[in-house]
Amino acid sequence: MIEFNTISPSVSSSLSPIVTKIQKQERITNQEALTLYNTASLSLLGTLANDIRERLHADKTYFNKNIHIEPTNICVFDCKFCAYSRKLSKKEEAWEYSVDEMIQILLDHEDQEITEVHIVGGVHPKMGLDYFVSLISEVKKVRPNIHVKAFTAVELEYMCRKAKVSYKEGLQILKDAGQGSLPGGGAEIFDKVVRKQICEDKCTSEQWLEMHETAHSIGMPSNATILYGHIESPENIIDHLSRLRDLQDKTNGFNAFIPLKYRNGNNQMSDIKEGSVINDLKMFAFSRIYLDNFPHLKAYWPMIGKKTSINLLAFGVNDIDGTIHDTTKIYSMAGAEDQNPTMNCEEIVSLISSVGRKAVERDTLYNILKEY
Ligand code: V47
Ligand code: SF4
Repeated sequence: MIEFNTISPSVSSSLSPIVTKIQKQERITNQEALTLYNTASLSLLGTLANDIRERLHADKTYFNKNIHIEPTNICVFDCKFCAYSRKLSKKEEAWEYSVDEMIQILLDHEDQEITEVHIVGGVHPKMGLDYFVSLISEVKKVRPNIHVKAFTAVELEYMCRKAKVSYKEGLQILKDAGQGSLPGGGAEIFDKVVRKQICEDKCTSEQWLEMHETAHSIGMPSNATILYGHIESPENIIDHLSRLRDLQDKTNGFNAFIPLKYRNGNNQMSDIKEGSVINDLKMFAFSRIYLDNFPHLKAYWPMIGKKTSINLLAFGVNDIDGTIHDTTKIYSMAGAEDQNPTMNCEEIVSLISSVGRKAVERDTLYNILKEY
């Protein structure tokens, strides 16, 4: 079944104690992580990551039935990798939905068994906390049982700043309106120097981490991401994962870690070549090994592609996101392979089964809804 990992990987003497620690389920240090990242073969990383995945989840591979709503792509920020945002002053290819229009999107999917709505978009200067509270309240009126996973820390930081409320107050207001959790976007790379080069003007790494810590403190779980495969170094990757591992030790509020592969279409960094599939396998396997306190590792298939997502099931991944009815444009505009990201339940189940894994439908909080 796991073709990639069947070769017995050779282990050098410098790696041997690190491998032993991982196999004994002991935490590796950042220095050990760097040695592992720089010197381990892909087959060794894959074998170690797959062992962890199978210890935690056996053959289970989770997906959910979700819908994405992107309220707007107008954004006050200027991330150099973003192919999707438009300025308020330059409205070609821009959209800004009213609450009614977004509710209509949900009503159009009334007959579908969707358990989650994922709401993220650009940071529109005129869409504030009140606007999003009314959106969430209306969503809950038409679909009371749906889980609302909404707003990156970037959107939330701007929302709270504009409304002059603390993160805790802002998040509590959204929670009271019906928001259940936060997605993991906006993390990019926490290192200050790289962050300045790729997304200088949006929330800082410290603000991103504080927003998630605050959400966890009031009972809102979240996900975390990394944007990899551009100008970051192995040290930057380990620094990023280290800050997440530390926060998870403190709060235990993260559900899934989602490495996001940099796509180079139509942005200000288009001269940077996209990484190889080998690099994708390495990034996911390494994340599974390093983040010993994260329960789930997710491959977001609309971005990384269906084929790679399935190959990643042998490299630590145990979740491939959802059926995604509709309209997410963030990756198609950046040149992702799948320009029309939708897969129905049968397709997801047969994709997972094709590599011998067991498809399991979950809700946002990883409660099992159906095993296939
Ligand atoms: O923060 C933007 C990324 C993120 C590009 O929590 C790009 O379940 C690659 O975070 N190449 C938003 N990536 C999406 C996101 C997400 C997606 C799916 C599930 C969840 C979850 C979260 O998209 C941004 C940014 O890192 N992004 N442009 C690009 N050119
Ligand atoms: Fe705005 Fe998000 Fe694009 Fe950055 S990645 S420009 S915050 S929409």
